[in-house]
Amino acid sequence: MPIVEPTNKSVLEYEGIHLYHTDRSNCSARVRLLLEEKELPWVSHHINLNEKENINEEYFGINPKGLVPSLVHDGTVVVESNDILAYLEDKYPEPGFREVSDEDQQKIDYWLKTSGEFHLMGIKTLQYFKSVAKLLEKLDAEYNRYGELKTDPAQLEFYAKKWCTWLKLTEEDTAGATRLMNEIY
Ligand SMILES: N[C@@H](CCC(=O)N[C@@H](CS)C(=O)NCC(=O)O)C(=O)O
Repeated sequence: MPIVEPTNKSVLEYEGIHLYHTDRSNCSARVRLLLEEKELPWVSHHINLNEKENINEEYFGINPKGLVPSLVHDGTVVVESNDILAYLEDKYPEPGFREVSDEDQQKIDYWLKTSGEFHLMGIKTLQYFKSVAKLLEKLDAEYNRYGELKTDPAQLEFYAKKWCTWLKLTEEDTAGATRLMNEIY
């Protein structure tokens, strides 16, 4: 669902490129890199995940999964980092990052698709388990609020494990994530 009809109507007024992102997010970083490579001016809306600035109706009204990044371009909302890259490439083709051989294009497509697919069960599982789980730990009431706003079943399962005090990510989860990462690389 790359292009979203936002329920937060305030963003429809935005002009130019606005990026909702966070510093340590690899999905945000790939969009920031493309913006910089294309030398496009953009307005930063930094979302502090530790402060749970993504978990409120205002932000879910922009990104229905409550995740970063989200792009707003002249009032058009685009979510999912790979779709944002494709959108920017279409809108701002110069300098072009698709002017490569078919073989290279296939590699690019493979890595973009793979990075999207293993993000939740690979990178995110390891990252949350090893470093940020404590920082982002939520009270059950906060988790329930998140659950009300979140809709995607895979994400809900992930958040249930990450945040519910009675579940948590296990060594088994992280072993699975490590296996997945080893298979891919
Ligand atoms: N498939 C999404 C994944 C986005 C995602 O999971 N973003 C993370 C940061 S890397 C996030 O917003 N985490 C906040 C949370 O889980 O509440 C994309 O590529 O944009």
